[in-house]
Parts: sequence; structure tokens; C-alpha cells
Amino acid sequence: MGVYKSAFLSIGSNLGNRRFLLQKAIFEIGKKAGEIKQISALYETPAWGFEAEDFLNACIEIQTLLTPEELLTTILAIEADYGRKRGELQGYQSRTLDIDIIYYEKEIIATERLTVPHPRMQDRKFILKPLADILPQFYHPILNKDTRNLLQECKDKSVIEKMNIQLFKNRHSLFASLEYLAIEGNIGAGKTTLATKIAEDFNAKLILERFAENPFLPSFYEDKARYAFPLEMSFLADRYQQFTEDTSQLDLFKSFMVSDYDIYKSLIFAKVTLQQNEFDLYRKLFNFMYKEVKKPKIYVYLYQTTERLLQQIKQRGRDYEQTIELSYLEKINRGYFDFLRTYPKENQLVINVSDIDFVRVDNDYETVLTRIEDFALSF
Ligand code: PH2
Ligand code: MG
Ligand code: MG
Repeated sequence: MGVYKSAFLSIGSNLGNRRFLLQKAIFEIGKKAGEIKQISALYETPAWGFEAEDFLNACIEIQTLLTPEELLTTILAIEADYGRKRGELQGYQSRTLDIDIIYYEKEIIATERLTVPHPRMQDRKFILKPLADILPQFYHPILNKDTRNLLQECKDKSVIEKMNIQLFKNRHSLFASLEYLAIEGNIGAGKTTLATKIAEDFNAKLILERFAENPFLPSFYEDKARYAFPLEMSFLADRYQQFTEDTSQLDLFKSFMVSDYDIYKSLIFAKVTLQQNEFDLYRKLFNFMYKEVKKPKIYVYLYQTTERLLQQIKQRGRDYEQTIELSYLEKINRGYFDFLRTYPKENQLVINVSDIDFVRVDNDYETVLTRIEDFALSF
């Protein structure tokens, strides 16, 4: 087994969605180079050495098994993935993403590809200021001064501004910042599977709909008109109870909450299944309850085609679901879309899962997680 080495990296961007790019860079570095141990504050800094848009800069500490050469190769690949084009032109150019090795332990490296410590770090406040956040007292192995000293003596007088934006070490802590994520979708879309997978992978508190305990459900599928009202009332009472009890506080050691439904589901289904006068009464009760329950930071709607929904309902083989018709699923789907039109855009994420299989294909599951991640970074 190799020995972990500590390395300090400077990251910067002055092109495109800078904060998004730096955050994605941190996640990628965490996946490909080694665990992120520390992240400095994020700073806005004027372009140093050339005329261009302001940068966002930060410094991070990683723990890595890679050699400096391997680390460089990994970093260059990440830059390329995030759109960095290295031009033929002389001098500095704007870039979507720049990652530089500042220190690698106390090593002094001078090869054709790589110079460590970074040869111009002492002249650059956009490196020294964030570095001082996470490594104030480390002595530069050549200059024999610590970061605070280097910063005091630095001749770079650029005015740099600390941003009030949090960077996350990994996807886990980003998801934890969401507090509550609801997974929604039509019958058979895979809500429970996805919510359960996410809860397991991210140590989240899982809130599952207790449909199996609803005594009216089998009767409802036999005779919809007769059992719709008691069915919807029974769901509402149960969901309201679950929401007020389970989402009111997070269990110790759980990082966030994920549910396989949102309470508004009650109204969407009721609108499809109830007569107008029943629905009007139902809505009154619903509105009282809805006001009080916790709303998710992200409402994820898994869109699936009606044909595949039917296929998945058949596959899971719950007896009482086998009579569900295409037209019913279409009505429910329309109900969800009508609802989504009124739901705040900044909190809803519709994921089309009709061409993917996040249950069986790891890559497709990863695609879904990335969609949630990218959306969460828009907050
Ligand atoms: N990087 C450069 C040149 N100039 N200026 C700022 N403010 N931030 C940078 O990251 C930066 C720069 C070369 O890599
Ligand atoms: Mg650089
Ligand atoms: Mg560079």
C-alpha cells in the first residue's frame, strides 16, 4: 500500500459559470486525485498579468497516492474535460478552469513539465490569500517563509474580495446541504428504488410512502368511484402524519432526508379520482395541512413513458396494480405536469428517465445523481 501525500492546489476560473466550474473541479479532483481535506474561502480576484475578466480563485488540500507527475497528468485531464483550451498564443489567456500544484509535501521539483513549489506563487495574492486560509504556517521549502509572511511581503496589490459562497468537498456534503429531497413520478417510475438507493449511498434518512398499509387501495382498483374518497382521505391522513412526525427533525448521524413522494401527490391523485364536489371538500382539508409540512429543496420528477410504466408495473407484480390502464397513467401524468407548471421553477427538476435504466445500469444511476448535483449547484 502506498503512502498518502499532502498536496496543495490552486484553482481558478474567469470564463463561463465560474463557481460551477470550480465546484465541479473539486469533485473531480476528489474522485481522481485524492480526498479533499481542506478548502479555502472563495475569492474574486482581478486577472493577474493580463487584461481580462475577474477570476474566482481558491486553494484546496488533497491527500493523494499519486506522484507529482501523475497528479499533473490527472489535473490536465480534468482541465480538458471542463473545456479548458490551451491556445497557441503567447502569454496568459482567459480560462474556464486552471488547476496548479502549489506544494507537494516539502518536495522541490524542477522538471520540464513541472515546477514545485509553484514558481510564481510568492508574487500572486490570488494564490497566497486563499492558501493562508488553509496553510498559514507552512514554510516554503526554498524561500523559508510561511504563507503569512509571503503574503505580507507580496508586492501584488490587487484588491481581492472574499465571496460569500460555500464550496463543498464532495457530492455528499452538497447533498447534505439540501436538507430534504423529494423523488416524485408516476406509478411505476422507480421513485422508491431511487430514493432507497440515494438514502443508502449518502446515509440519508429515508421516508417511504406506506402504501401497503392503505386498506382501501385494493378495493379502489376494483371499484374506483366507490372507494376513491375514503382512499384519498386515508392517504392524506397518513401522509400528513408521516410528514409532521418524520420530517420534523433529522435523526442523529443522518445527513439529509429523501422521500419517495411529496405530499402534494395527494391533491394530484384526488383531482383525477374524485368527483368535483368531493374534490372541493378534499382540497379545503388539504390546504390546511399543506401549509404546515416541510417542502423539499429539490422536487425531482422522474418522467417515464406510459408504456414503460405499464411494463414496470407488470414486472413488480403487485396484484391489485395489474388492472391499471394506460389512460389512468396518462391522466396522472397530466396531473403532475399541471402541478409542475405552478411549482417554483427553481425547486423542480424533471429528469427524463425514458431512455435510461438507473436500476440496473450504474452509469445511468450516476447520470441521475449528476443531474441532481448540477441542479443543486444552481442554488
Ligand atoms: N491565473 C493565471 C494568470 N492570472 N489571475 C488571477 N486573478 N487568477 C488566476 O488564477 C490567474 C491570474 C495563470 O494561471
Ligand atoms: Mg495558473
Ligand atoms: Mg495551470
